[in-house]
Amino acid sequence: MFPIAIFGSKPAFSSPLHVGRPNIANRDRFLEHAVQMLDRKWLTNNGPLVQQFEQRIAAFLGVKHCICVCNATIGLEIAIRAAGLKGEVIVPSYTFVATAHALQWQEITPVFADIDPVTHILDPAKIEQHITPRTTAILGTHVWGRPCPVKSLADIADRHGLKLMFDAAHAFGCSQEGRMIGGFGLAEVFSFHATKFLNSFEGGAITTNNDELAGKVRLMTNFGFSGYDNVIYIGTNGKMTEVCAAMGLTNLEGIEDLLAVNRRNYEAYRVGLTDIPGLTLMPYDSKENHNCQYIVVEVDESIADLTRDELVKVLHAENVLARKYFWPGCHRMEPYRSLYPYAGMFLRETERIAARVIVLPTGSSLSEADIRLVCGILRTAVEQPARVRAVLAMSATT
Ligand code: T4K
Repeated sequence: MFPIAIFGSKPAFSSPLHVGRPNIANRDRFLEHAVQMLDRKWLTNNGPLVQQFEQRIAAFLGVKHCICVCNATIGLEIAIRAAGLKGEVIVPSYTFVATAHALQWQEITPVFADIDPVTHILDPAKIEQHITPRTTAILGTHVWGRPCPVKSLADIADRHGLKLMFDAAHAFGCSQEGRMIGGFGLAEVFSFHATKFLNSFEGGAITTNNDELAGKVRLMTNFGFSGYDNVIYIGTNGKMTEVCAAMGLTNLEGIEDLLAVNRRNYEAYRVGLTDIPGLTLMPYDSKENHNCQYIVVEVDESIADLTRDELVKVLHAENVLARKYFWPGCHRMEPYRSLYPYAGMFLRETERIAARVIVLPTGSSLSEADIRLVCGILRTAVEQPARVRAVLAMSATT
């Protein structure tokens, strides 16, 4: 924690504002589900709550199959293995490190391709230069819940005989051209981690319209068991527990309320950040469904006269625990940094965007007044860059 407040003797917020504070739609409903679960004494292994959660997700997304898992990282690993990916897979570096790890964990080489600086998403124009005879797939991430350019990626995948899958960890409740994310590519993987729009404590889901893949994924999630005592496939333990499904169901039942809060917060940020020089709030397409779970601000240092890192220090000093997702990019994290020391040469936009982005708190634990104050802190900082630098320099020496 940064030691002193910038604009007063005490931080603007007496307790920290977090990015990713969990959304809990309805405590009583969760407890109801949990009590029934305890009475049933069925706690995991494809219980009734997991089955119900899977059916509701599939219906909500308009996709044939949904298999819930214990988290999205394991979900990605299972989906990647079930789809038979090997060799090299093209991925963005501008994503959470789990996307790359899910490949490397299985000794598949993640080959990092650059992003479109406007959308922060894998740029189709930057993919083909990375395709080699060892490439088997493209794994895109719907960063911030903004959909990948699915048609362009599918076109490239088809032309080169590659598979196409998506890390949809951020994208529950988001759509592209009116179609919900969940049914694109061979499979998509959602995260229901505590910090996500729809949370099940920990959890995730693999969704697909492919019957064969769905069958394999289901087997792999449960050690490869097909009925009692009959293992027909290599598998792992990727199962979602009943208590996680109880939380997931509760939040799915209350999804409209969660959406309304996130939209309200986004609008409050949009108003509050208007005309702060050098700060741009990432827009969401109003014609599509969007969960607005990430409040993403880009800092143009040449206009704001403060760096992204200086602004993050200011926010932390005021107890606003803004994050620098996804800095410094997967390619600058181990083992990728050592394995591919020159990857950055092909990732100019990734490096530029990773150095500019601030993610601000949102969700049901923030009020509109909190948001006005967060925006006020940023505005005041940008109005007084010299003072901010002086205070930061002073606090660095104390
Ligand atoms: N693909 C992508 C694109 C992803 O973004 C992620 C996860 C994955 C795959 C893998 O999904 P999972 O396997 O996790 O299902 C957090 C989350 O742990 C991670 O799930 C998420 N992406 C990532 C973007 O953010 P950290 O390392 O930043 O977490 P942490 O502990 O710093 O928490 C974030 C903030 O949330 C903190 O300020 C504290 C607050 N928080 C957190 C938890 C867990 C709470 O207030 N309450 C809580 O219960 O990774």
